[in-house]
Amino acid sequence: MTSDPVIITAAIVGAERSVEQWAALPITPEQLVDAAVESVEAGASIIHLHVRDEDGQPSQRVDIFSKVTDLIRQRCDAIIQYSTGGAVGTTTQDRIAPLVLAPEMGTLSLGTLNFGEDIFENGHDTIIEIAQGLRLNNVVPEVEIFDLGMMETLERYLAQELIPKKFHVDFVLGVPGGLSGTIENLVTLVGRLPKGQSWSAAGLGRYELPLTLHALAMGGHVRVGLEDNIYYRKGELAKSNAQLIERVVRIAKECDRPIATVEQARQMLLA
Ligand code: KMH
Ligand code: ZN
Repeated sequence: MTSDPVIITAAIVGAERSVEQWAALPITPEQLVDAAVESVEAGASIIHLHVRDEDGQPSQRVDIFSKVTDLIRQRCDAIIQYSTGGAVGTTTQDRIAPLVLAPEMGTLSLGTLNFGEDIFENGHDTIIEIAQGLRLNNVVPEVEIFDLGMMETLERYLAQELIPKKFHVDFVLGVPGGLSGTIENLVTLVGRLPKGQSWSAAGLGRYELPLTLHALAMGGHVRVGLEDNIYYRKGELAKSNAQLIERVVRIAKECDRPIATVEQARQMLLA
């Protein structure tokens, strides 16, 4: 097993859940900033960022991304990764809008999939538009793979030079409509990556903990957080993002995987 440092990404809040479902979700800019800082203090080096508007609704507004980014930067160093996925139904234009702020990283989902009862639309034109937005603003993509077909799209687009050469891959497994978070699926996906390609695993819901274990053992990186999973264990809601990250840190240390500092993560993914 590798003893390379593990990069922990904190997905502190997504677009799908509401405070009615779990009051600990960070929603306001101040709550998002506190959650980001606590996550970094716990061991995360990347903050995967979605924001909400004044009504608590998912938003891709540039002013809110700007405010939250500035406030995080005032309090800690972290790689800030903007979501270009937004919420299901967000227009491509809105999804790309915050990239003008030139975050260090931004997501790039490589295909359309059923997303629970909704459809997360990422047709060819959308992917190309988002990839261009990332390229224009010098943002390193985190390619989000939800399904095996998206892996094939990655291979095809790389061959056609449709996406930048430097990118990180995140396997987001467990969306109802995408691939589930089994070790067999992770092994298959990782086996198809170009040699030396950096990757992380994000397991949704009950897949978060097992995928963390598998990714650590396989030499990958890990994403956890309340966007992906609001439970600490079955029947017990997570108190905070930091609580989920602290568990990854404890397990990683037991496995002789040191926790990557922000600077090490930059060297590994962005240099
Ligand atoms: N909210 C999902 C529909 C991303 O951040 O890039 C898409 C998502 C992916 O969360
Ligand atoms: Zn997201």
